[in-house]
Parts: sequence; structure tokens; C-alpha cells
Amino acid sequence: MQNFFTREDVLAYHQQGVQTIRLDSMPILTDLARETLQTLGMEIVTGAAPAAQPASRPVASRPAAAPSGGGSAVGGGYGSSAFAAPSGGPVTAQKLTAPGLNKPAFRDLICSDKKLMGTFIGTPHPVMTEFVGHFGFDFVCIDAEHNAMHLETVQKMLQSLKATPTYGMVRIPTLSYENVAGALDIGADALLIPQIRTMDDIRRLKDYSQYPPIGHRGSGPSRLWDYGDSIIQLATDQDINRTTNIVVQLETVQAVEHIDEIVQSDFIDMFFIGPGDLSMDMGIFAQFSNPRLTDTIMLLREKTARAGKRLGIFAGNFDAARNWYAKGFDMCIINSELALLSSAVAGEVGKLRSELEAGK
Ligand code: 3PY
Ligand code: MG
Repeated sequence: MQNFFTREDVLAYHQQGVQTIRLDSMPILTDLARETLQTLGMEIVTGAAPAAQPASRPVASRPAAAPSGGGSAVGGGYGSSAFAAPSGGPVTAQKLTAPGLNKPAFRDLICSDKKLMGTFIGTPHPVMTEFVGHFGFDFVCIDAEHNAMHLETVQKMLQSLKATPTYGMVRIPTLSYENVAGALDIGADALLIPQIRTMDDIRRLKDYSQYPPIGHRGSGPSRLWDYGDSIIQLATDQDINRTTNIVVQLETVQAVEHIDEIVQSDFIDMFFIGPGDLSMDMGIFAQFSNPRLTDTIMLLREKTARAGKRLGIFAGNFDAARNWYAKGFDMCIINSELALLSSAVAGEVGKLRSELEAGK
């Protein structure tokens, strides 16, 4: 029977100060175990243990009742490795999630000085998401605000990105506990929060998105925690709330009025201007060259920069994105996959038809 070796196993050795783990034979490593070994500079070697090595493996957490006869128990859920007492014994938990590309945390990008590029996904289907996931964007933003997709669909779309180099941000439809905690639990790499208006909205967002003692987000064996396999991190990582990436939209007059307070929110990693709704709220819908709008956008740019916050903006096309990057913006969401498709086709069908008809 081949053993599986999970992140919790690595952490258990690490807590005992072991850097080089000696085992009789090489176990199957889950991708999280491999990542953790790498991060902690640890290694597994096979062969006889020197006298100083612990004789048995310090298993952090195993299923309480492993099947008899040496059968392999499947990890995941509260009944699995996550909360069982350290007890030693054979490693039997198996990771349920398929291995994906070894991407660094999205946080490393969001908090870097890299100019980020993404597009909205409006088609509620994993095939389109996966397809766009190979275009070279840093991320796609699954837009559940303006499209008919609920968490079940969004989860499948996020799963489809796992084998692409692209991250999955999710724009939730409204500010509610179900949407914020739910989208994080299904594994969104970042959340985009629309229609924020007041400091009360900001306080609610903080409460829903952060684990205690900062907020009241509930913990559970969700996809985010490998269905329970890696939920022990909630106990071992004192700074676990910092793994949550929150991007807040500035697209209302009220948000502009409260900007000095809003930019001080420490749990927000980036802001994002929605020029469509902002112009709508200002009574000048889609007048994108109106100085009232452009001055407001640049005021928001100045205020966020002064507070040391990164700022993104919606761009209608690639030229608009070039323009915003040149003005110091850190991230652009360049329209949507449907708009990009439409612009590739626009005029071409009619042009070819006219040519064919002219040649008759
Ligand atoms: C807006 O322009 O209102 C947006 O939300 C763009 O994403
Ligand atoms: Mg908007």
C-alpha cells in the first residue's frame, strides 16, 4: 500500500524541528505537501535513519478511524486529518483535488509592483473560462454581478483555471455573508466587491471576509482548504487573514465622498474604479471624457496612492488600458471575453459578405 504525504505531515515534522525527513520509501506527495516542503526548505530522503532521527513519523493528523486491513482512507472534511489528534500510524489520507500548475499565491502579484492585466468572464461556463485562461492574462474576473451565475457555476469556472497559469478573481453580485464567505470558500483567488458606498459597507465586508478575531467568517472544509485536507492552516498560520485578497470597487459618489476613510482600511489590498457606474451615479453616464469624471478618477488615483494602496480600473479596450497604465494605474480589467470576441468579429462578416456580393 502506497502512502500519501500531505501538507500536515510536512508541518508536523517542521514543528519538531526536522529539516530532512527520512523515510523508508518515497511516499506520494500531494501538491500542497510539495509546495510546503519547498517553502520551508525541507526535503525527504529515503534510507536508514541516523540515530538522532525520530523512529516514527510524527503524523499531525489522521482519520480517527482508518479502515481496517490497511485500506486507504480518503482525506477531506472534518472527519479527516484536519482535527484528529496526533497519533502516529500509517499515512492514509488521499488528496481529492487534482494537481494543478504550481502557481505562487495571487497575493504575491497583487501586492507586487507588477502591472496586472485581466478581463471579465461573462459566459457562465468552465470551458470559456479555461479557454481564456490560456490567453496570457494574469487573471480573469468571473463576473457574477452582471451575469447569471451562482456559486455552483462559479466554482466549476474556478476549477477550470487550475490547469492554466491564470488566477481567478470573482466579482460577487452583492455584499452579503453568503457571497463573500461563499466565494472565498470555493477558492476565488481574489474578490472584487462592487457598489461599496459607506464605511458601514466596509465594516460588513471586513466582518464577512476575515476569520476571528478580526471578523466572523466561518471555517469549514471547503475547496479553499482542499476539502479539509489543509484546514489545519487556520491553526498554524497566525496571519491567515492575510491570504485573503480583497479588491473594492470605487464607483459611487458616496464612496468618493468617504474616500479618505475608506483608503485607510487595512484589509483591502487594492481598489478598482468602475467608470461606468461612477459616471452613472454622477449623472453623466458614459461621458468618459467629461472632465468632471476624469478629474474624479484622478482624485481617486491621488488619494489611493497617498495611502500607499494599489489601484485598478476598467478599460474598454487595450488602447484604453495602455492609457491607464501610463497614468499610473496598477491593474486593468480589459472589458470582457464577450466584448473581445465581438470586437474581433465586428464588421468582418458584413465586409466579407459585401465583397462576395460585389464579386457576383
Ligand atoms: C463599471 O464601470 O461600473 C464597472 O463596474 C466596470 O467593471
Ligand atoms: Mg460597476
